[in-house]
Amino acid sequence: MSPNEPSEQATNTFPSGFLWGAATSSYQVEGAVREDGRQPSIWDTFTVERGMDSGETACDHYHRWPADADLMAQLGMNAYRFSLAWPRIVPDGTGAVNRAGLAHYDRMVDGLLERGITPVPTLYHWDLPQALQDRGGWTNRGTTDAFAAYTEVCLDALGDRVDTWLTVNEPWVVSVLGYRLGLHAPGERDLRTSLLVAHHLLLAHGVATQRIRERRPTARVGIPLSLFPNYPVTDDPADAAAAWGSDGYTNRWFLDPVLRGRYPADTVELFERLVGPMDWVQPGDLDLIGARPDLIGVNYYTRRRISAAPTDGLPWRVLPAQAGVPVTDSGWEDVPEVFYDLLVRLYRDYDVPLLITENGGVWNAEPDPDGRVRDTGRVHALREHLLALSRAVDDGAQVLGYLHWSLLDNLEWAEGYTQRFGLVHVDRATQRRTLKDSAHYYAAVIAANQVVDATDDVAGKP
Ligand code: IFM
Repeated sequence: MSPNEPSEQATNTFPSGFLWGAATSSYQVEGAVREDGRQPSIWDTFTVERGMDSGETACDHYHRWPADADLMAQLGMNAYRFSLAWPRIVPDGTGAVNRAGLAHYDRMVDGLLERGITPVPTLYHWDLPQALQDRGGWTNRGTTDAFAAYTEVCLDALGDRVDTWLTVNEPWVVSVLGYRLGLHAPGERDLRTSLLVAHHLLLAHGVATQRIRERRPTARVGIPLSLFPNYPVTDDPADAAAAWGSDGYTNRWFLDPVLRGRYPADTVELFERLVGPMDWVQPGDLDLIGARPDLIGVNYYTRRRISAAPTDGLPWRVLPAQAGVPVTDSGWEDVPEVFYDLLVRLYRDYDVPLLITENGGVWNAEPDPDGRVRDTGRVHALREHLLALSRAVDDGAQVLGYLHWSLLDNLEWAEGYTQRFGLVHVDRATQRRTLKDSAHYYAAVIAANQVVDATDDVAGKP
């Protein structure tokens, strides 16, 4: 069936063997930043420099992972996406391997498998060893060699039990927030540098893919990309052109090299006009980057509304949420139909298997006096997004699983602990975990392998 023909009869079901789970990342949940030989990452440095909330304690997942894994098993999850902390495993970025750091993940992988949960590790989710930053970080091409060596260490330690590897999380966010807007570590503000960094992150994905295929030929490898569909705010062709330009910046800049082995020509033309030649791209780079992965990790949250007004040096403006469209507690539009459109587009334009590696939103519900966390907004959004997902599957998209962001309320980077993304509420003072209504609802979906109604009975089990 063509993806453009809507499915006649929605089944609201999912393929057998579908992966159901949740996602986290090391710096956002682990805490224990000085334990067992871990050395600082750029986020330890950045949060101190800026006086921000830090990951020093986070959710104490480093110690509490067995109980957290029990919760996942209780909810029926059969997959868990977490990230390996490079500064625990190779604390100086290159050179000596820290066996104690590696042993932590070794135990965790075993513990997940014992509970029937497939481990889905991400090799890099933003906690670059500070020692590498001191040598230029991602602006230094040598960091990709360090990443290849670190990948080999992870493969040798865990590759006998891990069959799905994710490489570099959201290179767009790292390059834009970290290097153009200065909002994330390491806090730089320069378009040319951010493009250089984006290339090195893609190259890191390429070299890791190569190492995984050499050492573990039967494993699957993918890259989790933050994909923000861009919609013009009016019918004006200028807004449509601006939205396509913005799509080149946010989406095609990563999808095209990884899946087609080339950067999109229109976006290259724009960037070279703005910053000069991309002379950091070396012969052979795009062959490495473009060795098609086995899957694309889809991190989807919301859309971007675009008009043609030039802003901050780029030829478009991103507009705030449209009046009347529901928003999360962080103000992001909650638009599940855009999720459907995105998945169908990926199927149609790139024909690649997908794993939903992140999807969710901020709803800051706290426990009521009866102890129940009524995060009704998340329950509703989860149901609507899963309906959109199942419709996309019915219409031809090959989707391997759904990993909700996030398992736990955790450190939302520069936003600190002000934004709750979890299915599981974490009390900051006591670390007490409480399953939210959304967690109970999700468990009912997983049990049925089908989108079920969000009745109070299903969502609000004690
Ligand atoms: O918390 C982040 C995650 O680390 C990367 N993707 C988006 C999430 C929500 O902003």
